[in-house]
Amino acid sequence: MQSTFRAAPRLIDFFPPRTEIRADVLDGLSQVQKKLSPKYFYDARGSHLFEDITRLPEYYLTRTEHSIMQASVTEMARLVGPNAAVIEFGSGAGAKIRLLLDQLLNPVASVAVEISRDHLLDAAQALADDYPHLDILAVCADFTRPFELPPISNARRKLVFFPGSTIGNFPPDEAVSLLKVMNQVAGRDGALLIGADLVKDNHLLEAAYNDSAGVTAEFNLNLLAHINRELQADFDLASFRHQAVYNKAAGRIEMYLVSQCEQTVHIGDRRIVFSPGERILTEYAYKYSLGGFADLAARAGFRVEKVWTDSQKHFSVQYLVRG
Ligand code: AVI
Repeated sequence: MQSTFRAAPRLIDFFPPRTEIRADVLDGLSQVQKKLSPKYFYDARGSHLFEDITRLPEYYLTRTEHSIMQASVTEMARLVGPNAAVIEFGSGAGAKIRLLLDQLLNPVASVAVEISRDHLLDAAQALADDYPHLDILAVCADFTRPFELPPISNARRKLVFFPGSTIGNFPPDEAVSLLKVMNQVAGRDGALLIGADLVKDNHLLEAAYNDSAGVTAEFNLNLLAHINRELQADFDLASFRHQAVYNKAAGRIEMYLVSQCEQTVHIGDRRIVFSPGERILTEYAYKYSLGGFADLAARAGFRVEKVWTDSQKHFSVQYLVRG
């Protein structure tokens, strides 16, 4: 008889409050520099477009991080040691967490922390199917705020995993706060394995966020479609244009949506007026030098123990311990 047993993840739900989207959007669009949070990129279509971005020839980040991990995962696993619990912040890195779990010596648990319950459960179930002997936990929480992990039995140490250079999407003070949450979750003997994109030639950076197939432009504009749907707004997507520029002094890519004409957008009973050329800031993507990232990590109580890069030093994967 065939067994119908299917390992299921343990769900720990902190019931993160839903962002008050309307208040948040109206507040952002009332600033002198109009802005919309990058978190609104990721509706179903936006998540799909981001997957497409990761496969673009110009978008070196995902590919390079993956190759660094493939080349050095054995060494990474050796540093972590046996009986670790891996805690992934966000649950989008299926392929990379598998690389790690496959190399670690006797890992005891894999924990995904993610605000979107559906996304979280899908990713955790897929891991439970592939690793039936691991304790798989799905923690529904806003990971930018402190939270308590349940005790994980038999874990010798906790490894927080945060790939993809998503840390770059947080301005430095917010990045430090997030690293502090990771430090607290990792605990006394814990460690953090994190992907950080590096400063490089402006042209390469700008090409990665202005791909020739126009996928990043679609991804950026989709944010307006998402807001139209959520808030019954009437942004005309054809009247905005994607722009991504590297601000060298600030060390970051800045993404904007540029109004192509004088126009008024309605969000319920509110009217938002745009002048021609006026920009909505939608995302920062900070790029770090190795020294700059070590300073950032130090502000959160971490010391960089080991850095792996590709041969061109385009991207880094870093192993941080409490310093
Ligand atoms: C998710 N994050 C690391 C991406 C980045 O490169 O900053 C988001 C992205 N925005 C445009 N392209 C990709």
